[in-house]
Formats: sequence, structure tokens, C-alpha cells
Amino acid sequence: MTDYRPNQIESKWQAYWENNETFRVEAQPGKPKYYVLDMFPYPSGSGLHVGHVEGYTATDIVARFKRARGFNVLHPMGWDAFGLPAEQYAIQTGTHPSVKTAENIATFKRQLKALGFSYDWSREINTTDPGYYKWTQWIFLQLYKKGLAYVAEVPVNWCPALGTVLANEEVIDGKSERGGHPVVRKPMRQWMLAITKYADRLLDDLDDLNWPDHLSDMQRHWIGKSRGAEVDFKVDPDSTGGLDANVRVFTTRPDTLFGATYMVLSPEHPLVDTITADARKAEVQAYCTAAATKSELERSELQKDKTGVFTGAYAINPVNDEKIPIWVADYVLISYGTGAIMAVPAHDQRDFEFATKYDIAIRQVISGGDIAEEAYSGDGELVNSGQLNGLSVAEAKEKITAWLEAEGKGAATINYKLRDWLFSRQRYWGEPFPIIHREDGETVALPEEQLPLRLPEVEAYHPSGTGESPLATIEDWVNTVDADTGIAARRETNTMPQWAGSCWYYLRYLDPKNDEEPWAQDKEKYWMPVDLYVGGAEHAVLHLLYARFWHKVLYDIGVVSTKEPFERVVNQGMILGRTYRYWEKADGTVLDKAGADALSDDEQDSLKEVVIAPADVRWADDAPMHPEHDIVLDQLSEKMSKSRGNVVNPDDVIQEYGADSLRLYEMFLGPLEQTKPWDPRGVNGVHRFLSRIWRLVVEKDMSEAEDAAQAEPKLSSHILDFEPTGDELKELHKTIMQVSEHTEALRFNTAIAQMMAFVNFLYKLDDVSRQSVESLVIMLSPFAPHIAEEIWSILGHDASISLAEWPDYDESLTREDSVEMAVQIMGKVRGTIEVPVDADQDTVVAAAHADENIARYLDGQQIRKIIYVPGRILNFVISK
Ligand code: ANZ
Repeated sequence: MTDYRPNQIESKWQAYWENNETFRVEAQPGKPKYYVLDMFPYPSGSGLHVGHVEGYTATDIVARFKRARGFNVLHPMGWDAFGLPAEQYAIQTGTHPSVKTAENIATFKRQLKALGFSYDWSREINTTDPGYYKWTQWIFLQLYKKGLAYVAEVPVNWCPALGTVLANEEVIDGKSERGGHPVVRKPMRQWMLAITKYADRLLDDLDDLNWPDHLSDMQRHWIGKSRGAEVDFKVDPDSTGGLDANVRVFTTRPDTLFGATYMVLSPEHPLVDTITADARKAEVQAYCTAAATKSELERSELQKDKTGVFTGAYAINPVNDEKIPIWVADYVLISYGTGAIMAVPAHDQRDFEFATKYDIAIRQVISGGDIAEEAYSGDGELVNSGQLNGLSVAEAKEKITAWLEAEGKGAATINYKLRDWLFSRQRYWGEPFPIIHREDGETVALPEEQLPLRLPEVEAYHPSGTGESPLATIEDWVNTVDADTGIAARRETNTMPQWAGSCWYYLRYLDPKNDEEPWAQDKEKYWMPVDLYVGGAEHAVLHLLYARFWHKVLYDIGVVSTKEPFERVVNQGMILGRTYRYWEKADGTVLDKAGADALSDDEQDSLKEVVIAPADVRWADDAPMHPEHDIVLDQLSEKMSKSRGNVVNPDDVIQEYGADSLRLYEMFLGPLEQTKPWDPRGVNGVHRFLSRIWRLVVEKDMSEAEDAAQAEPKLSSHILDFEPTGDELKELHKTIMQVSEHTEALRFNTAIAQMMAFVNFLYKLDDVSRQSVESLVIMLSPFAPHIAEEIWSILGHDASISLAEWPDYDESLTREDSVEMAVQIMGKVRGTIEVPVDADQDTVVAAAHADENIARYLDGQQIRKIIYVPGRILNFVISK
């Protein structure tokens, strides 16, 4: 027996893989491929966290498993390195963002290597590398040439005090995150990408992907396709001093037209000013000004109190010529539909709340629900609706839409929530646009030969006081000449948003060093699509949608061969941190949970909850105790955060237990996609499991050692070269079958449990066959690759276990010869019998009769019927 020392083993094998380029791959036409991709990290200053480790371990297991099963596996890694934090750091310190970025990348890379991930590091990419962003710029030019990139005036978050435009995440409650200065919305010239032109394809093609439902649904919801109708309401000239105008609304419920009791214009609607009665102008204007400071999110939240003002004008409902009041309210957004609605309080909850508040009529037109309480949005029969009465909702929609079209008062329409993508930032640390603006007013694309257009050196990284990016101040970079015409021009000074580089990085991995083209076509054809993409749920909508959009454009111009980039996507669940708490009374007495619960409500209100970090807990056996007092602490699982002191640093865990234990622990925590709490004491358990495997296979070689401390490890004398038979053979094949199936299905926790059970079984044997041990170690190798390599070499193999073949199993050998079967009488279990798996009914019935207990119940009864499901159940139906 010798000790399992992960730290020595792990660095040794990491160096081996690096020196031998064990995981380097090339496209091999004819060999089946598997492309397994991680969401590459933003190299932040705080290093890798356990959430990264979770997803990256999962993909690494898959990569190693697929390799062992004969696939040519592409498993690359890189850096999504443009972004705000490095820029903010540069503003504060004056250091070029690339310097800090390189430092952070070095940390991340060291950490990833210390985890033994089987990346092909020769394919490493970095989005801030000019050799990479040359092609980001190239793709932008393709979008531009297809008319999918255009310039528009769009409101941005402008902070006058800081003299800069802020990203949404830098604005908190209408104030700048830094300094707390007021932020206003101000229109600025921006690049937009016309993703809305791809809305239908982005929606329809979701159907063919192997994505979790919640993810596809989030994308569907974001695209937000609504079918309905636009309807024109004439503004009543009598109420507006003879004005001749129409208000066009978008509704998904034209069937409820007879129930419209008022209309609403969004505060930004161009008609607001024109139709508002003089007497109401001041009030309406004040309302509109106030609305301008709110974000769309604040305005559209369902729960919030609805507000509005009456314009004094009326509209005429086209179906019944009824005059209804026109209001202005900020729950109607200018950016959706037509920016105006017909309000149907009986059947729309927002309108219901508004009408209740302002005492506007509520008229039911669909039967059902209780509209005294709330709006009814379900199906039903039309009532109070003239010629529509008696129809169903669907029939009424169709009939009224046809009528509106025939009368020229409306038309069927489709609306999308999806908006074009605001694709520029007024920042330094991003890809420069390959665009120039000529003196004569023309905007021109740079010729492709001039790419990459590099970021110039600047003195200061602070945005210029006008809100433009710091690039605008670098005269010798900004001023240029159009190569074709010789006309003087200024370069575009906006830069691309951080999303840009991550929209296509999975394609660059295929051919990362290619200087002539973004990737070679044959490589793309071989490797694409990505077979498995694992990452955090925070990217479920935007990143995946943007990348799909670019991919479809690339497909349309013929440079990629698949319509979709990511065949299968999996979101790993969040790992929560552990904290511990107790309660303190005003007089200083401390209480545990039971003690606090036992108090009256009043007493509880005056208690102080004290939360302490794992490091401060005193452990008594397995119970977390107060550091001084004799009370057991209550455990809490929360998002990891510095302020709670519950952040687990992977480096610390590796230091204490080794990377194999960390990998195994994170996979053993629970199903990959679930949220799981980190148990500070849990790593120990999997570490013990690895030590057990070690001790099963390895013992100390005392032949040349003077004492045990110097002994080299050698193969245990219980491991022998014989063919496994009997139970060993059956357990082996069962284990291979289960581990293979669970791993394939990404059920890593159950695969590990199966290996644990097998190790327990092997411990019971006097001698263990080499075949059992070798199979076990190969199965372990995707999960805990370092210890597997070490044991593999102790088993006498020269080649790396990372190149070994996954063991086969024979299903027939996994079947049990006999089963325990429940015997029921009239549906009640009265005993169990052991019978051969494939026993016929007569044999089983005879065995049941032979069982004393069962026989007692059957004694003297008349058996009317026997139900027998081989291997499962035997039921006697008797009559008394
Ligand atoms: C009348 C009506 C009656 C409506 C009813 C709903 C229920 P989705 O499904 O999200 O597309 N709407 C239209 N434009 C709006 C805007 N700019 N801001 C806020 N709300 C707007 O929702 C479409 C429905 O949302 C439309 O159908 C309209 O209200 C409202 F029983 O018209 B409905």
C-alpha cells in the first residue's frame, strides 16, 4: 500500500500531455468527428470560479469519452477578451487594456491547465488579437454589403457629469454606477444590425435543434412573434376642433373590438401633441417628460401601478361608431406595434387595472371568468358584439379581420418583439469598424486587403467629453483618405460591442492561424456543426441568438455549410455557496434555528440574524457549530459572493485535494443542469474514493527502498492476469454498460456512483482480474484523468490512457440469472420468491406454493386467475 499524492501525479501528467501534444487534432476526412465546445471565458481579474470548472469538466469528460470511443474530437479553448472591466481598469490606471488582459489570461490558462482539461491548446484564440479581429471586421463587412448593417440615431445612456455614454450595466436606478451622477437618454449615431430580417428563420429553425425546452422557449419569447391585426380608429373631429386624423393600433385580439372602452397613445406617439386639448396640454406634457426618464423595463413591468392622463380627445370605434376617450399612458411603448392600443379592460389585465383606477367602463365581450375581479383572457363565446355574437374567439378573429380588410379599416399583421441589434459602443477596447466617412458625405467600407484595421495607441482611455469614443481624439488615426477616390475621410470612431467576437469564435477554432480566409471550407465542412455546447444560462438568449444570426448570414453567403451552429446546447446549473447562520437576542444570547422558531412573532422581530462564512465554522463530527457557543448552525445556500465569504476558489481545493477530486466532486454534486449547493466537507468523500482505487491497485515496492517513505509504487499483488468469471464478470459488464450509458447522457453523478459501487465490489474479492481494473481505470479517466494515467502506467502501459479504447460490454452478461419477485394475492404483496429470470408460469406458481407464508394465504382458496409478468410480478386473483 502506498499513498495517493495528487499534487505530484497531476503536474507530472499535465507536463506529459503538453510535451506530447496528446490532444492535438486535425480534420481527418472519413473518421467520425465530435466537436465539443465550452463558452469561452471573459478573463476577469478574479480568475476561474467553480461555475467555470463545472461546465468545463462536463465537456472535458465528454471529450475524453468520445475520444476513447473512436471519435476525432475537437475540444478548443480561448478568450473573449474585449470588454468593459479591462477598459475601466485602463481608465483608472493608465495601463493599456491589453496588458491587464494578458495578465488575466495567464492566470486563467494556468488554472485551466491545473485542472487537466484536454484542450487542443494549439487552437487557442483571443478575440482582441488583430489576427482574430481582422476576421470579425471581415464578417462585419459582409453584413454591411448585404445591407444588414446600417446607421441610425438611437438613444443611449448619457451621463453629462462624466461626459460619457454608459453601458446598461453601468447605470443603476437612473444614476451612474461610478459617482452616482444622473444619466439621461440622448440620441446618438449608432450602428445597427438588422437581425429582425432573420426573425422568422431564427424562430423556425429552433424546432430542429436538440436544446432544452426552456432555452428554446426563451429564444422564442425574445423573438416574440405575435399574430393580430392593425385597426384604424378615426379621431373624433368634434373633440379636436375638426382635426382629420387616424390612430392605428396593433392588437392580438381583434375579436374584442366591441369591448374597447378607451384608447391609449404612448407618451412618445407623434399624435399626442396634435390631439391634446389646450386645457390639458400642460398636464399631458408634464406626464410625457416624466415618462422619458423611465426605462422600458420599468414601464412594462406587469405589477407596477398604472398611470396616465386624458388628452381630452375621443376616437371612433370602427365597428360600432362609439366614441371612446384617448389617454396617454406609459405602459404603452412606442417601440412596439404602432405605439398605440385599443384598451379592452374586460379582457386585458393591464387595461383592467387602468380602467379600475380611472373609473373607465369595463365591457365584457367574451363569456367566462369573473370580470368583477380581474380581466378574463381565456376562450369563450362572443357577447355584446353585434354580428360576432355566438362565435368562438378564433372564429371572431377571422371574421372581424376579414371585415376590417374589406372596409379598408385594418389588416392582419404580424409583430415581433425582437428589435434590430444596437451594435456600437463609444469605447476604446473593442473592434474598430472597417468603415470611413468621406468628406462628400458617403460612407464607405474599407477594402478587405486593409484588414485588420488595428486599434491605435492612445494616451487616455476615457471617452471624449462629447460622448464619442477616445478614438475620436486621435487625429492621425481618424483622418484618412479613401483609397479609391483620394477623397479625404474620417474613420468610424465607434467600436463593436463585446458580443461581436463571441458570435463566430467557434468557427475560428477550426482554422485558427489561417491568414488568407477566416477558415478553410474543407475544415468547416468536416467539423461543423458543434455537437455539444455547454455554458451558463446567462447566455441563453443574447449570445446564442446573435451567434445564430451571424451563422445564418454566413450560410447565406456560402461560407458555412450548416444552417445552425449548435446542434445541442446544455446549460449547467449554478453552484451555490454555503453560509451558516444563528440568531442573537438583544441581550446577547445566541439561538439555533429551533430556538429562534420557538419564540413568539414579536420576539422574533427583534432577533438579529448572524451569517458566518464556512471558514469560521467549528466542526463537531459532521455538525457545523458556532465557533464558541454550543449550538448547531443553520445551513444556507446562496449565490456565491465576496461579501458573503462563501466563494470557493478552485486553486484552494486543488491545493488541498488535487484537481481530480475537484473535478469528480463537482460532477458528483448532482445532475449537471440543476442548481446545487457546494458542501465544504464534500470533496473529502470523493477524495476518499480515489484513494480507495489507488490502494486497490497500487502497493509499495520495498525491494529497493530502505523505508516505506521511499518506496516506489508498484502493482498490487492481488491484481492478476486471469479471465474474470462469475460475479466479477457480471459486475464488470454491468458497470461498463451503466457508466457508458450514463456518461453518454451526461448523467455524470450516476456514472460515478456506479464506479463507486464497482470498487466496493472489487474490494470484496481476494484476487482481482487485470481486465476489471483496466476497464475501471479507463472509465475513470475522463472524470479523473491524472490518477487514471498514473495507475495506467503502473499497470505497465507505455502509451497514455487518453489514447486507450473504451471497454466493450456484452449485454447478455449483465443480466441477472435469477430475480427476487414479489408475489401478490388480490393485489397485496404477501411474500417474495427467488426464481430464474426466464422462468415459465408453472415454475413460478410452484415456487410460490412452496413458500410457507404465501402458501398460508392460498390455503383453501380458489384461484380464479393468475397474472404473471416474467421477471416482475406474480398476482393471484382468488375467490372466497
Ligand atoms: C386589445 C387587446 C385585448 C389586447 C385583449 C390584448 C388582450 P403581444 O402578445 O405581446 O404581442 N399592445 C400593443 N402594442 C402595445 C404597445 N406598444 N405597448 C404596450 N402594449 C401594447 O401583445 C399585444 C397586445 O399588447 C395587443 O393586443 C395590445 O393589447 C397590447 F383582450 O389589444 B391588445
